[in-house]
Order: sequence, then C-alpha cells, then structure tokens
Amino acid sequence: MTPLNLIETLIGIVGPSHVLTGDDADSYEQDWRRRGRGKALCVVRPGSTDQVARVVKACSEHGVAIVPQGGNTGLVGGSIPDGSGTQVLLSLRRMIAVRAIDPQNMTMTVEAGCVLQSLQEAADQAGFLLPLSLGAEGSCTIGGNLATNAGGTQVLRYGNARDLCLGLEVVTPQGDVWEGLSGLRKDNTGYDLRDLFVGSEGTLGVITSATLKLYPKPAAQLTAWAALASLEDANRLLGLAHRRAGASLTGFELMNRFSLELVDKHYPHLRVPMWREHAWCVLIEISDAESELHARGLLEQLLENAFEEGLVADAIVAENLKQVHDLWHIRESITLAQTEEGFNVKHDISVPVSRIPEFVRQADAALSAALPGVRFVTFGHLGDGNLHYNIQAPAGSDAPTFVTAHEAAISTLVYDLVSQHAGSISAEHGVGELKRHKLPQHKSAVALNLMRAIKSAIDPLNTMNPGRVLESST
Ligand code: FAD
Ligand code: 2HG
Ligand code: ZN
Repeated sequence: MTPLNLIETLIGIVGPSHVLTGDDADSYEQDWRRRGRGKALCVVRPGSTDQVARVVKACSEHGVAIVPQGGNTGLVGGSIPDGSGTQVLLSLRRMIAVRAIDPQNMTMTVEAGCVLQSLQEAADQAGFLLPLSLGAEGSCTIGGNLATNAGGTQVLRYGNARDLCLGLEVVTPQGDVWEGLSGLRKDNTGYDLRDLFVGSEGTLGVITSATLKLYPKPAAQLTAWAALASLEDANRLLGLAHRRAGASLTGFELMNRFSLELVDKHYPHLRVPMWREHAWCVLIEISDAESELHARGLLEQLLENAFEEGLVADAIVAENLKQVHDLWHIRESITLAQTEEGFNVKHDISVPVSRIPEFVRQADAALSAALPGVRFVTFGHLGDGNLHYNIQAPAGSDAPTFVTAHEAAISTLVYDLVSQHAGSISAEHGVGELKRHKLPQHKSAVALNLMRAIKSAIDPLNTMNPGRVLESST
C-alpha cells in the first residue's frame, strides 16, 4: 500500500478537512524553540477516541510512524515529525470535551486536547482548583502535560502532572483502546499502566483522555517578591517558608539578576522590581484556606523573620490580585524575553535543593573560564530543586553561531556537574529529541535496558514517536 492509499484511508476516517498536507501542515512541523523543522506525510486531526484508534491501526498496518502532538509547546523537540516526510503527525487538538466532573470524588475527566487554561477555568467554575500551572498554559494541552509529566510553579505543594492524574484512556500502538479512566485513589491490582504512559512523551501510546484530581479552592492566594544576596540565603528562606507556612506554601520561584534584566529590557512595561541592586529575587506564593487577611499575616510574619535573620535585603507583598498577577507575569515572561534576546542553550536540571548553591557556583565558574562573557539565565522552581540553567551568548556576539559552536561542550560540562551532584538532566521538560543522546551517560545501563524492554514490548514495530526518549536501534 502506498502513502497515498494511507492518506485516503485517513481521510475516510476523519474527513478531508482534517487531513492536512503542504502549507496547511506548516505550523505543526515547526517546534516552539525553532530548533528544528520536520516534514510530515500529513497531519491528521481526529475528533474522538474511536477515530484516534482507527488512525493508529491504519498507520500500524502500514508500518507508518506516528508523532502525537498537543499544543506543540514542548521544549525538547519531541512533538514534531522528523524530516523524512513519511511520519503521520497526530494532532489531538480537536478532542476538547470535559467529559465529566465528579464533585464528591473531586475529579474531572477530560479529553487530551483540552488546553490547560481552559481546564483551570472549568475547575474554577465547578468550585475547585486544578493545581497545574505553567507559562505555556494558554496553549499547551493536558495530553501533552501528561505525556511530558509537566511540572510548573505549584509542584512543591501539589506535585507534577503525574501526581494529579488518577486514570487514563490510551490508544495503544496497535490501535486498541486501554480504558483506564479510573477515578480511584487506591488501586493496587498490579503494574501501574497509568504511570507507564505518563511521561512517556508519545513513545508508548496516544493519551486520549484523563481523570484528574481536583482540590478545594483556597480562600486566598497571595504573593511576595523578595530580593536576596545569595543562593544560600534563598535556601534558608525556603526552609523558613516551609516551617512557617506548612502546606500553605504553594510556590517558591527563583530568578537571577540577568533573567530579570532580560524581562526589563524586552518588556519594560512590566516594571520588574528590585532587579538592579540584587543578585537574586524570589517569588513566594501562599495559598490560604482561611482568608486574605490570614495569608497576608503569614507572609508578613515570614518576611519579618527573614529580615531579622538577615536573609532578605528587600521585599514587597502584593497589595491586590492585580499585583499578584503582575508579579507572576514577570516570572512567566523570562522564557519569552530570553527568546527575544536570541538563540540560547537550555538546561532543565534538578539537584537536591541543598546542593543548588554549590552547583551554580561551580557551573558559573567553569563556563566563565571556558567561554568568557557568557551570560547566565538562571531561574526556576527552587522549591523543587529544579533550575533552568540557561546560557546566553556573550553580549554583541552572534547567538546562532555561538550556539552551534559551543552548545555540545556547554551541555556536557553542565550535565556532568549535574551527575556529580546526584541530579537529573531533565527535571520537567522531558528528553524528546534534544537529550536522547545524553541518556546513556546519565542513566544506568540497567535502567536503560528496562526502558528499552518496555518500549519493545508495548511498541514492537517502533511506530510511536520513534527515536524520541530512546534512540532507535535500527
Ligand atoms: P506538545 O509540545 O505537543 O508535545 C510534547 C510531547 O508530548 C511530545 O513528545 C508529544 O509527542 C507528546 N504528546 C503530546 N500530546 C500527547 C498525547 N495526547 N498522547 C501522547 N503523547 C503526547 N514545562 C514544564 O514542565 N514546566 C513549565 O513551567 C513549563 N513552562 C513553559 C513555558 C513556556 C513559555 C513554554 C513554551 C513551554 C513551557 N514548558 C514547561 C514546556 C511545555 O509547555 C510542556 O512540556 C507541556 O506539557 C507540553 O504540552 P503540549 O500540549 O504543548 O505538548
Ligand atoms: C519555566 O519554568 C519553564 O518557565 C521554561 O519551564 C523554562 O525557558 C525555560 O528554560
Ligand atoms: Zn520550569
């Protein structure tokens, strides 16, 4: 059977307007960071689980590879096809139903193509909180969030996407539907298939629907912005915040001076506070079950103690909801400001929180010695030990040329240091295309063999997002 026959079969399943080729497929073939562009045989946009299953079955019968795609906001190049023009890009973006909300069970069952922000809003309207929050929430999908086990800014309280997922519906590489949409919080009936698919980045199957945990809405959420002299102080402040606020501490984000300088440079209207005079700033979020007054009291007391202990040089507590949003907007604009500044090298790493200061000191020193003038965009989720340790070319140099020449050496240095500090080379963005060649140096042979065994058992024809996460052996 020829590719044309397959396209005709796919048209028969989803209808002609949902099989795209040529220019219509363009935006699906370009990754968010503009690090790569692929070429698909076609883009298929199924509207139901049944259609996904039939599309996957047809591709499997033809031995044609499938690349699942949600919002295409992934940062590791896993959501676009390769350049061969032979892979089918399966977009889930038409599957946007909220199938059910169960208030007593505190769950919602949703389709994979729902945009995260729309689900936050649906949960809110039902009187609940869906505590998954990231800068791309206006365009990433819940299927993509689960496929990458996304993190974001509330992980230290609620966990990552995996922790919010109770059940899944998945189309297997053979086109069968695994109906695992359980709303159960307890189910020990063998291997956890849900956990296998969460974080598998489209390499084991297509997530079509999920049952998610909901939480009670806090009575108030309040944010403080504090300036600090050192990472040691940031760690001590984090410890103090944990002790004072307990479960009310829902966010603790770190930003270095240069990351804020970039926001100030590219988005001056955002009015970044305190960045000029201080090496580091942190955002602290409190979610309070009682009232805004109580939250304010908690934050003010925390900051007073921090001043007494000499941890904080300057601080503000947001006066109203608008200020809360404005402060978070600054934090969420770092990625975009860095993109405006030019091509860069990203490292989404984690080490134990206690080792963050030493890691940053060593990495900064080694890179500055090797590449004088290199600029550090260091920010992220300090509460999770997860830094975005991103490298920008020296001022005035040509960024693409710099990245091409030095990316491999920079990343090797950073990842070797991460391993020395018992860390991970991908804390939340996944492995995708960009980091797959690094796994053999940073995961044990036993772990990799288990992963390969799982992949070949579930996807023996290697048609699900081949060459992502694990390198294809053929
Ligand atoms: P895509 O980019 O479309 O796909 C990502 C991967 O998942 C691909 O391998 C794809 O094949 C697979 N996939 C997608 N949908 C499915 C499905 N239904 N079934 C099976 N596989 C599927 N990430 C974080 O973790 N934390 C952050 O704080 C964060 N902030 C970000 C901020 C910005 C500005 C941007 C651009 C990205 C950010 N990201 C962050 C990265 C990205 O948003 C997340 O990885 C997100 O979860 C990807 O969702 P998506 O729908 O865009 O997936
Ligand atoms: C964030 O925390 C995202 O803002 C993006 O994970 C990180 O741009 C990055 O490197
Ligand atoms: Zn992040």
